[in-house]
Amino acid sequence: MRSLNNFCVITTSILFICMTTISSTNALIVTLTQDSNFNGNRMSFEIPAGTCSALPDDWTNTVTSMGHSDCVIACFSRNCQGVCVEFTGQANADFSNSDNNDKFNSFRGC
Ligand SMILES: [Ca+2]
Repeated sequence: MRSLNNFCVITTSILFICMTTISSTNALIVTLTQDSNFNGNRMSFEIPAGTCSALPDDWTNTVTSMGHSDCVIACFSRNCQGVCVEFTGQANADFSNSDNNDKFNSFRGC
């Protein structure tokens, strides 16, 4: 979740210096690898709130390991529709011995 902080400082010369800072302390970061136990090709990306992130075409049906910095919903489709699985909190998952192996192709925040 992004937080927007606005603050203004009034200087002795009656100038207003206004600054806007954007902090993304709770950004959702997802790290994926194509092999078990976080081996093989790896990619890591940030998922902005309210958006669906699909894998590049050459990653379709290849994801075997996933790390996530916050709750993430992973879906079999490329548009975050249909069959999806929610992974709560911050954790690592290895799908090599599950029905979810090589299935997830899009991701969004919870
Ligand atoms: Ca794989």
